[in-house]
Amino acid sequence: MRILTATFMMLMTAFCATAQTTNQQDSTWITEHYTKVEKSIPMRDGVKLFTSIYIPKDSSEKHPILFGRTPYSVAPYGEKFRNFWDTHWKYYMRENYIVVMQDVRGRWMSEGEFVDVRPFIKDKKTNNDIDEASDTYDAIDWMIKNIYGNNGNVGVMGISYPGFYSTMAAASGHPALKAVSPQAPVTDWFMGDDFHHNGAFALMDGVAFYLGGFGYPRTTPTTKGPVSTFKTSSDNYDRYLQIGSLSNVTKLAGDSIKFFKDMFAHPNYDAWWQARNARVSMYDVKPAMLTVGGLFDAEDCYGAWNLYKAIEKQSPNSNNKLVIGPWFHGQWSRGDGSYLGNVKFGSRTSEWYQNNIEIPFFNYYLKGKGNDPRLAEATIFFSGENKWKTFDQWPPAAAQNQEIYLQPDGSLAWRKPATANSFSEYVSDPAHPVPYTEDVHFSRTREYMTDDQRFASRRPDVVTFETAPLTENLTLAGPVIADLLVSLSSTDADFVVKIIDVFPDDFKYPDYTPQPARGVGGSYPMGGYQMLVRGEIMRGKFRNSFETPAPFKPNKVEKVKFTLPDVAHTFEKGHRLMIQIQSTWFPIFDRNPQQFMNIYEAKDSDFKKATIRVFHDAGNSSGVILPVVNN
Ligand code: PG9
Repeated sequence: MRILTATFMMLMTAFCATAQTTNQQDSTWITEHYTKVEKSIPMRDGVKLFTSIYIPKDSSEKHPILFGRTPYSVAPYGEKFRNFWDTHWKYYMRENYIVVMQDVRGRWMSEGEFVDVRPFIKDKKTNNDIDEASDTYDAIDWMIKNIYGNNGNVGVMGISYPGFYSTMAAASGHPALKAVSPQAPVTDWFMGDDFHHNGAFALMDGVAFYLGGFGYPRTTPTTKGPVSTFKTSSDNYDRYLQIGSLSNVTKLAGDSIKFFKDMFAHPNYDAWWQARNARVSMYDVKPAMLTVGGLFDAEDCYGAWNLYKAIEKQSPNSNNKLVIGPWFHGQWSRGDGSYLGNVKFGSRTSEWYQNNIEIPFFNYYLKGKGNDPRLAEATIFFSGENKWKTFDQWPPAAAQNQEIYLQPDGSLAWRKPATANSFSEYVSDPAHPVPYTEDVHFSRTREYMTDDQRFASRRPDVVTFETAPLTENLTLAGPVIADLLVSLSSTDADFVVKIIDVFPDDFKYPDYTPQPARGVGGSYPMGGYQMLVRGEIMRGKFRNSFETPAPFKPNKVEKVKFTLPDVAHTFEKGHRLMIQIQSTWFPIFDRNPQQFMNIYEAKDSDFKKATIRVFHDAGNSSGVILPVVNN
């Protein structure tokens, strides 16, 4: 093993050295071939937005503009170049695109007041009716008229929060805006992105993000970010358990975090939240759209799938394409995309996407060069079989919803159970919530989205059902719907449903090599691996309506039905399909006090144990509705 370690370390050193050389070559080339200009561009209401403009020295032809808007700073300010060479923006600079980055209104060096996920104003009446769409329109208008050597075509691209600004750009209506790629776009922070999933608060991400710095007020344009006093690097499970209820989080934040106060003042999906749903802007979309997301994106998986679907529904005549790969948040823009955690995907999916999808997309619509990439409506990577597939619609027409039912013996079957009065019961204890991952760690991992769930199967407050080894492949393509019949001993609870691929006991990756450390599919025991394919939480009180929560009647059987983000996965022959159900998923989500109340006002003393029953009998047949595609 010592020899192996030495060889491995030598290989890693060589790999890192090569990567560094490539980066150095790219950064040298970019800085030699580009000029950087900084401008404060006036918006229609007079507010000026700080904008960094990178112009190619090549004057052999006019060049398109690729534009990004961010709340995370366009730094570095001054003559130093942004590190484009670390991401896929470098490919556009190699093709002499004009690259423009802008601090959005109220952030960093831009003037004005920042508003989180600023609501879109559909009927703007005066120059003071501004939103992120109008700011984009005004910025594009200024660029086309003032940046030397542009060819009059503009594209916008952005990941995550910059993805939200890309969506708003698409709603700007500027005629020069020809192509937009919202990637892992922040779309709806109450329904499924970042801060809430089905009304449950994403505790760890929400607190770490806003108290980690983003939420502090900025009084005047500055190049200096806020100094956070919130300590995130600790055993996260224990740290957030110690913090306790959300009312304690508010005390931690004090009055400094405006968005926390706003969020906590709107515990239900009211008009305030509905105005912050980016999808409301997606009518009569004109630019070519390329929405990109990751199957295993822990932040905005919801946003990618559901922005694409909203454009399809609301702008039926738009040129709207979807690409979903086996990626964590933003992995398509860096790294090779060949694995996540212990799970391998068999090819360098990020590079394939960049070379075959994104770069041809922008080149065609902005440079008027190259062949029409003739992208499929949907280009989707199926984990499990590890294959890219294309579709002329998503979800595919071939996907048929089939309900698989929980059985009294812990199995799953495509028929309802015949038994009378059968249920599984567990005690959900907020003082000992189900962890979202087995590891002790400092900050939320990315790998939990495909992690082994055997640690959860062993807990008494997680109920598990699984099929026998499959006799043929089972391919799922589209949203999954949890369809539970439950009763509680209390008046509220959350429900987490996890779809899991159980690998055969003798499973090994073909190129299995024992690795000195816990490597990709290396030293980790992959035999019997319980791969999380999709997990989602539902805050029970919203089961009938997200606008109007309702208490459960203790011990009365009630339906809890909710949609999990789309999946694209093949359970291969010999694997098993497993479903796990639990009522806490900590600390990625806050604990439910398990009493019907405004959870943001809950005190530590309000958190109570609850006995949960999940019914699986002839009269009350819980199941999961799966989008099955016959292979
Ligand atoms: N999705 C990320 C995020 C946005 C806003 C708040 C918290 C997280 C992001 O990467 O932008």
